Amino acid sequence: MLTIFERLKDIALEIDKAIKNEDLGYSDQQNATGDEQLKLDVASDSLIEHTLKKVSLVHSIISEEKEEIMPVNPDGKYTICYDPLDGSSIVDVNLSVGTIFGIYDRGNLSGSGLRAAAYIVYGPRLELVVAVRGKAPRHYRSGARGLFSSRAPVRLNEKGKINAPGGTQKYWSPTHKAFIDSLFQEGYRLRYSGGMVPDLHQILLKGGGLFSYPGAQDRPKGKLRMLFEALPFAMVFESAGGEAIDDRGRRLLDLTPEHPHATTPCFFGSKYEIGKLREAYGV
Ligand code: AHM
Ligand code: MG
Repeated sequence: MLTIFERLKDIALEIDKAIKNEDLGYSDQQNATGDEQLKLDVASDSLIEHTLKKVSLVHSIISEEKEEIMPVNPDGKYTICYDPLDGSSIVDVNLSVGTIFGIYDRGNLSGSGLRAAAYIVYGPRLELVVAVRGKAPRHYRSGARGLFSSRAPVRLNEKGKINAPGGTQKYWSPTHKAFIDSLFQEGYRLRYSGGMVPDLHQILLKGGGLFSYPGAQDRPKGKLRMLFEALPFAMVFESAGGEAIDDRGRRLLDLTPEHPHATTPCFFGSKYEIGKLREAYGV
């Protein structure tokens, strides 16, 4: 696993360079779910593919940008699912974006098969967070000469102050709207950039809060993809002492997607906010 984490640092440095220096415009391609792709989406995807293909532990890879699983090494142990450039719709306005990785036992693409998770934040500084089951996530930040130095492990408090509500409000259910309003009434502050990586990273480093992406009228199953986005962050939040559940109160890490690109309503937070959510939703 450590070899894989080391390669993620290489990937972080390369994609960061591309974001800073290369063309931010659209390519003439679409991804597996029909979204227009940026040149950077395509470049990040192929950079990750080429790097991970050289790691013998990797059995196969799936990218959020591609339909099919890609075989790598028949003797490898893991399938790596990744979102090469999450938040690509805000890269042109110079907000932070990220890359997300879920490292699954081969043949078990589900919450229970998830062995480790990691994400990269391309912000004013380059950062990497890696999580394995049962240990507080490790946090690295780039410094002089592009090297990563280790920061304090990531630990959530019982309760936070941030409310990051995703989706389009006019399509929220009355239950969800009332719940989000109740957090603001309690004094929570709105922090939402539209990039799940920086939005969740902020909650993790500030010690707590809630990020929600509910099922709503326009998207009954939410927007965020289980294998590439929701499950990896569920592992990070649980390892940091928080919780990650769906709208039926189930742990995201107990779920199995029906197909690789399946989405789920999802809620990530510290214990207090997730407790409040369970009360509001009755789950
Ligand atoms: P993307 O993978 O197409 O970039 O979409 C995922 C992003 C997440 O980073 C973010 O949390 C969400 O979309 C924001 O959606 P919305 O604008 O509907 O709140
Ligand atoms: Mg994404």
